[in-house]
Order: sequence, then C-alpha cells, then structure tokens
Amino acid sequence: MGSSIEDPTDQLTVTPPKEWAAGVPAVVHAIQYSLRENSARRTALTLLNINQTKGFDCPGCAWPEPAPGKRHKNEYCENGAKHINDEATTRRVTADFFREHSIAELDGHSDYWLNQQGRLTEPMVKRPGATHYEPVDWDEAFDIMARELRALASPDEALFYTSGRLNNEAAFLLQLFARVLGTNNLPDCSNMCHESSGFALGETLGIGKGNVTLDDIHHADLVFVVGQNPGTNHPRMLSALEETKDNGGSVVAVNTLPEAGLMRFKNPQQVGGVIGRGTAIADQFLHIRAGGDLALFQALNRLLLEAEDAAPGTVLDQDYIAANTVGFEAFADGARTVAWEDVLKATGLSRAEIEEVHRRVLGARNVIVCWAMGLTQHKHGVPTIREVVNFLLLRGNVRPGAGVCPVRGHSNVQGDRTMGVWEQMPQSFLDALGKEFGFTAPTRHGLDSVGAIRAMRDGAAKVFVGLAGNFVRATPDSEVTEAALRRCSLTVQVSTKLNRSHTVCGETALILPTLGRSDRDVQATGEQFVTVEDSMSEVHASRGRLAPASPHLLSEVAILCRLARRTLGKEDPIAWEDFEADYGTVRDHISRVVPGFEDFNARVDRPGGFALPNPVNSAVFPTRSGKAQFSLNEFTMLEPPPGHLVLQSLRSHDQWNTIPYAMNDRYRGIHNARRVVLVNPEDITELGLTDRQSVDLVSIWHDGTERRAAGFCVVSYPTSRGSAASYYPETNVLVPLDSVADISNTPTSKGIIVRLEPVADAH
Ligand SMILES: Nc1nc2c(c(=O)[nH]1)N[C@H]1C(S)=C(S)[C@@H](COP(=O)(O)OP(=O)(O)OC[C@H]3O[C@@H](n4cnc5c(=O)[nH]c(N)nc54)[C@H](O)[C@@H]3O)O[C@H]1N2
Ligand SMILES: Nc1nc2c(c(=O)[nH]1)N[C@H]1C(S)=C(S)[C@@H](COP(=O)(O)OP(=O)(O)OC[C@H]3O[C@@H](n4cnc5c(=O)[nH]c(N)nc54)[C@H](O)[C@@H]3O)O[C@H]1N2
Ligand code: SF4
Ligand SMILES: [Mo]
Repeated sequence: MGSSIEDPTDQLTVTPPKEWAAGVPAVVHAIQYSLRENSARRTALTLLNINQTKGFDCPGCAWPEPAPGKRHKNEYCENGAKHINDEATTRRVTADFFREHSIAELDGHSDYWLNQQGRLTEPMVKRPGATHYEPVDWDEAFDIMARELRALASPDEALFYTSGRLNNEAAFLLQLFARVLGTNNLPDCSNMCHESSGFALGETLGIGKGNVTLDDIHHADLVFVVGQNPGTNHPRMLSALEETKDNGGSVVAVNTLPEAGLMRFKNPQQVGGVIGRGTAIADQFLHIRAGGDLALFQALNRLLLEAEDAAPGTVLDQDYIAANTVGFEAFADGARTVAWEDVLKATGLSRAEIEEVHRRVLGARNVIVCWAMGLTQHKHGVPTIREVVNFLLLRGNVRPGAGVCPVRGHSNVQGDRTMGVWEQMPQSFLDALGKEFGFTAPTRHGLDSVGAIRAMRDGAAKVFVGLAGNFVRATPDSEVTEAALRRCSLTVQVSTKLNRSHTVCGETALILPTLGRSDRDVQATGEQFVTVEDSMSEVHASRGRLAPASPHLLSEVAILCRLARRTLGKEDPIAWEDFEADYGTVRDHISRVVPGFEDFNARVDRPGGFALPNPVNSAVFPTRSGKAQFSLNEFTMLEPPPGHLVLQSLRSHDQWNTIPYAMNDRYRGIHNARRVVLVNPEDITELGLTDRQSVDLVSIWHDGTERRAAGFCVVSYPTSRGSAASYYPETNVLVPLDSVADISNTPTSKGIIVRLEPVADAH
C-alpha cells in the first residue's frame, strides 16, 4: 500500500557537473533502480525484451532501434530500463488505498509519491460531492461516460487528450470515435512538444516529420544537435553519434548548458567504453543564450550567401535550389541584411565561433540538423525551425542522407499523429476516414491543449477524457488549468499509474486502469500485439510479455471500443466488438485510410517492421507550391527587462516528463533536490544574489499579472549568461496560459521571463 514511501524533502548537495555520459555507472544505476522495484527474475524478463523484434517497444523515448541484425542483446539505455521498471513495478494501488486516502489528501502529496504507489488495479469513481474514490465496475463506468457525453449540448463540449504513449491502434480508434461523435477536439502532448516542428516543416517541406534515417546519422559529415539533451532524454542517440564520429563525421552542439552527453560518451555496450576515455561527442560546442538559435542560423545563412557571392557556383547548390525550391530571392535579400551586432547580442557567441561553424559547413556534404525542446518551446520556435530549413536548402541538404531530424519525445508521439490524432487533420484524411466508415467527419478545427484549457475555464467544454499522460502537470499555468478541470462535469483518466490528474477532478471523476507496454494483451481471438512509429518513421510491432498488473485491467483498445459502443448505441454500424477481439481488423482499416500503411498487417509482421515513405527524399515537396519553401523570418531575440532572466523548464536525469523517479540530476551534479534554479555565476553577482540562496521565482507577463513558484535554491552553474534553468513540472505554474509560440500555440516553457526574489532562508 506504499505506506513506507515518504514525500521527499529537498536536501541539496551539489557536485561539479559531469563531463561525460553513460558508461558503467549508468547501467549499474539502472539495475539498482530495477531491483528496488522488481525481483531479479522480473528484471531479467523485462530488460531482455526491450526493443527486441519479438519483444516490446521501450516506453521511453522515440529514438529508433538499429536494424534487426545489428541489435545488441541489451538494446536499451539506463533510462529505458528505468521507464520499463517503473511500469513493471510490483507495487499496487488497490480499492483499500483509495478508502484510506481522501482525494484532498492525495492532492497534498508530491508527484513522486503518487507515482511510487504503484500500478492502478481497478476502475474507480469519484461521485458528485464525494471526498474519496470508490470502486466501480467497468459497465457502470462506461454508462457514466456515455450518459455524460450524450447529455452535452454539442460534441464540441467534449475533449479527448492523448499522450504519446498511446499505440497506433488505440490512437486510430480514439480519433475515429471522437469524429463519429462529431468533434475534432483532440488535444495531445505534441501541442506542448514538437508542434512547432510540425508547423515549420509542414509549411516549408510539406511534411511535418524528419526525413533522415539512423543510417544517415551514422554516415553524415556534420550533425548539429540543437536545443537537445540526448545524454538524458535520448541516450541511445549517443551511440549513433559515436558511430558518426567513428566514420569521420563531426558534431556541433548548440545549447544553453554544457550537457554531459554532448561532451563525451562512454558506450556501456563496448568494452572500450567501460574503461577508456570514451568518445568526445561535440567537435564544437556553442554555448548559446536562450532563444538565440534563430539569430545563429540567420548568421550562418548570411555567411553562406556571402561566400557564394565571393565565389559564385561553389557554395550554394544552385541546381537544387532552381529545381526544388521557391522563395529564394526574397529570403536571400532579407538574409543579407542580418546585422552582426544583433546576432552577437542574441546568441552571446563570438563572430569567430560562428565563422568556425561556417567553415565546417563548407567542408561537409551531408549535413543533418537534430533538435528538440530547446527550439520548439520558444515564442519564435516556428521561425527558428523554418530558418534551419533555409540553412539546409541552401546547400541542397534536404534529400537522402541529409536533412531535418526533429527528435521526438514519447515512444509513439509521431505515430499518434499519423493515425489522425490532431485537431486539424487535412481534409484528405477526413474524407478517407469518412469513406471507410460511412460517415461525414466534422471539418471544423478542434481544440488543442491550450484551447482546451480555455474552453474548460470558460465553461465551453465539460467532459475531459485523457488517454495516457498527465494533462494537469504537462500543461502551463497550473493554477488556471487545475481550476479549469475542476469546472468539468466529468473527468476521465485512462492510466497505468497514479498522478496529479487523478487528484484534480471534475464533478464526477473516473480512473480507468489499463495495460502498459510490457503487459501481455489477450483478447477473444488470442494474444494481441500493437504497433508504434519511431522518430524516423519506422513502424513496428510491440508485444507485452509480463502478466498484467491486475486481472481487472482492460487494454486501451478495449476501453475505447466499449466506450464507443455504449455511447453511440447498437445502431452504430462500426464493428467495435470485432476491433476489440482482433487488433488486426483495426490495422486493416488503417491500411485503407492512412497513406503509407498499405498491406499493414503483412508488412508489420516482418522483423523490424517497415519504414513509411518520406516524399521529400524523392524530391517531392507536398507544399502549396509543390516545392520546398524558403522563408523570410524576422530577427527576434528574447530581451528580459533589467533584473530579469530567461528561465527554461527542463528535465532532470531522474524523471520521465511529469514524473520524478528520484530526486537526482546526476550529470548536472544536483543531488536530493528539485526546487533548484541554475544560474550563471556572473548573473548571480550582477543580481546581488549568492550561491545557495533561497529565492522565489516570479514570472511577469504583458498584462501585468505575476506568477510565483516559491522556495527555490540558487545554484551557481555554467549556464549561458541571462539563461536560468529549473525543472518541470514544478515551474509550470510560471508559464502564462497565453504565453505561446506564434503559429504552433506551444506553451513557451523554455522562455519564461522571471525575477529571483530573495526569501528568508527556511534552513
Ligand atoms: N529520461 C527521459 N527521457 C525523455 C523524457 C524525460 O522526461 N526523461 N521526455 C521525452 C520527451 S516527451 C521529450 S519531448 C524529449 C525532450 O528532450 P529534450 O528537448 O532534450 O528535453 P529538455 O529537458 O526539455 O531539454 C531541452 C534542452 O534544450 C536546451 N535549451 C533550452 N533552451 C535552449 C535554447 O534557447 N537554445 C538552445 N540551443 N538550447 C536550449 C536545454 O539546456 C536542454 O539541454 O525527451 C524524451 N525523453
Ligand atoms: N514546463 C514544461 N512543461 C512541459 C514540458 C517542458 O519541457 N516544460 N514538456 C512538454 C512535453 S515535451 C510533453 S511530451 C508533455 C508530456 O505530457 P504527458 O505525456 O501528458 O505526461 P507524462 O508525464 O508522460 O504522463 C505520465 C502518465 O502517463 C500514464 N501512462 C504511462 N504509460 C501509459 C500507458 O501505456 N497507457 C496509459 N493509458 N497511460 C500511461 C501514467 O499514468 C503516468 O502517470 O509535457 C509537456 N510539458
Ligand atoms: S534511447 Fe529511448 S527508446 Fe532507446 S532504450 Fe533509451 S529511453 Fe528507450
Ligand atoms: Mo515531448
């Protein structure tokens, strides 16, 4: 019952940041965590099945696996092992647990404590006015949901949130159900994640995904890793970069922090990695200021144009530009005017550093740019990524072997989108879906995550259904978001583990426990598998191997099928019962609706699955003009008023998104504390603060409102000037709901303007 678990209190110790990542300590750490959660036998069973062709997909990040023949027996990283063990824990949350703890009491516990209670085991309901959850049988749970959904004045009063853990089959059924019901309200974690990438790439290249393969990374001449911390968040990417280096390629890392994984890597899967010095990853590290990446790529583009002017026909790929792109002239005119003075101010870099990158670019044929949240979660995230595309197009670097690589977060976040989980799917998809199932899909755009919060706040949405994820902690402006959810008539969370979204309830609230990636899934026609798509558009099967956490769990597919039948009634012609009995029937429909999935069942049966085609690699750009689009992006930089810093909210090494697994951030040298703010020593002095001082973080917003996160400890850290860092989700309270990226509407979680207010030390 987890009574032995306590809410952690911060007891900070600081050691110097590490200069290298992975290696033996990482593996030992993973096994320790595993044995704490599991028996030795279960540990072996789970760890040996991660990312194997007959096993399950790692529920961690979306980094792809090597081709089947090239897989290591332990094809997982330290963090993958932690994620899987967190799911495979033998601790259980039972009906007794909910009898003992009121919802108000649960709400007082930390995110860490909630997660540590273990796996959810049976459906629970909080009835109107109740203080506790009580058991409910599945039938009644579906009745409650169907009744609430049918009582809505319009289907647009319902919201269906998903996190990227959801598999393809469930994602496809979810969006089908929402659209048959009559709404496109499909907010998802992508809205907070790579939405800026999707918009920028969709507009410029015609497809919102990356075009490079793992093999392309291995053989590239130059790889940029921008605004990304692979040592923690995509650890096996380090093996790929090591291979790039072995093959003679180089790496440029661009970050506000000197992240350990960007500097040096010791590969735990190679003997040399255990005892040697490891591989230096970044040949050049650009210690950029927060939000300075747009200026950096604008400067690189100006240098390329000037080099071409000086030696025509030698720098730009003029044939490529002429054959495949539009908008070059307008872009080039603008790019030539970017002022060095502005660039140096925005980036905090020297001109010599940028010129050194430029020389590397001139010497490289195949260039790849990888990025993650350090670009997407800024107000100017979309223009920044468009400028990255300009940079690549200039030398014809969007083609096989080179190009764009937005490194996705959740294991199936890209697949969920491919399956139609988006509030603004194109008409071609809606038409194909309607044709396949004999209905007319709604065409009005639905609500994204920020839109969903506004609608709940304003009483315009009343039923919230979350499939996977932890909406209330993933989203900005925590106080506003909590109040918004509490206004709902019904909130439903389909989850594997307890989290804050279960303690912030609508008038009626349901917890529906479900199978995780590692659980065996048996339905009427036998054992089922599901499918996922990784960051490089490879689709493959995932088969759980463990006995489910409880006999009362239903799979996500089963929950959706029963919900749909109960809500839509017997007269609905869609064969929901068949889908639940045999997931292959869902894949048959997908094969006829989603381009690239022809013959899905046969192709996914092959070891390693199959790759979705990316038209860009055949020089087909499905944009409005039919060509790749150069764009003109206005120079923008983040300029906090005097006495303020730009705060980014990021992940520690010991957390999975909204869930801290432990209180450490080993590579950054932070131990036993999460309420810390990393600040450059010169900024500490300039602000009149001292190292280890207690402060409140106070964010400011245009409308004069302030938001406060109390009780943080200042830690002197080599972050770039003006750019502070703290962990998410503790700092989400600071992000104003209206502070979103232009075009993509992504909360600006990496660009929060704050001041640090000294408080009397509690110690
Ligand atoms: N272990 C673990 N793995 C994960 C996750 C997890 O929580 N834990 N989450 C998964 C998910 S959903 C995602 S989306 C990914 C996220 O992967 P990342 O994007 O790597 O995650 P963050 O921790 O948000 O780190 C952002 C990085 O960008 C840098 N940065 C911040 N602002 C700027 C800037 O303005 N410019 C530049 N150049 N750099 C900047 C930060 O210093 C940091 O290194 O990871 C996935 N993998
Ligand atoms: N300030 C700030 N906010 C951010 C970010 C940031 O960098 N800074 N990052 C954003 C990003 S990139 C993302 S992706 C979002 C993440 O947002 P979410 O995806 O919503 O959050 P997670 O923490 O991944 O969700 C964890 C919960 O998922 C449930 N779960 C796990 N596995 C399964 C499963 O197999 N099935 C089901 N049904 N449930 C499961 C468990 O109950 C667990 O408690 O947060 C965003 N929010
Ligand atoms: S790199 Fe990502 S997908 Fe691979 S094992 Fe680690 S967490 Fe899992
Ligand atoms: Mo993400």
